[in-house]
Amino acid sequence: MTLILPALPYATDALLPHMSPETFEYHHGKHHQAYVDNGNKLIAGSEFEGKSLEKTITSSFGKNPGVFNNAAQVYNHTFFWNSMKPSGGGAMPGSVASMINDSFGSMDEFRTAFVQGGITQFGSGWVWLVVKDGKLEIMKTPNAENPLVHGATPIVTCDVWEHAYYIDYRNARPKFLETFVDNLVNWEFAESNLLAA
Ligand code: MN3
Repeated sequence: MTLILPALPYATDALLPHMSPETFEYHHGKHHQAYVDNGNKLIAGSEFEGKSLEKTITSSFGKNPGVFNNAAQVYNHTFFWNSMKPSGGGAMPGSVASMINDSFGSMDEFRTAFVQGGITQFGSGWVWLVVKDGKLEIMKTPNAENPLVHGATPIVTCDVWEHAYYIDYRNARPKFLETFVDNLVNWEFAESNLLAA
């Protein structure tokens, strides 16, 4: 398949004051775009040319690092943009709330686990809320890795590469993760992924 850079699901100033237009200019306009461009160069004429993005990710993992890293980062960033919305966080659909309570005990315990997962991902990577074996759990992944290669279904994600937060938060990764849960996360997106899982 040909990788594409999707338009953001909101304007670049829609997440102010939590995420700035400058962050989107670099993170979506340059980083995400580079994964698209580099991935397309590597996929052209290869065995991956006719495959879906998901199939390209799972079949290149551990075999073709160039294709895997770029294809997975295209998927991960698109998933990340959709994991946020203006005036996010806060109240969640009942189906999500009950599954969070069943799996973590309470919303507070989920928040602590998600933030800790992001903080303790040493170096670059991602923290995810996933469904695995019918239960919600926190998964952290290094670099471009994602839940698709670990038998899990992603529900929401936060990018913890430094380029995701350095303009707006400098080195304060914990503050960025707390803001993601409190003010940015799109629980309706989470619900649609849960229903499809
Ligand atoms: Mn990123």
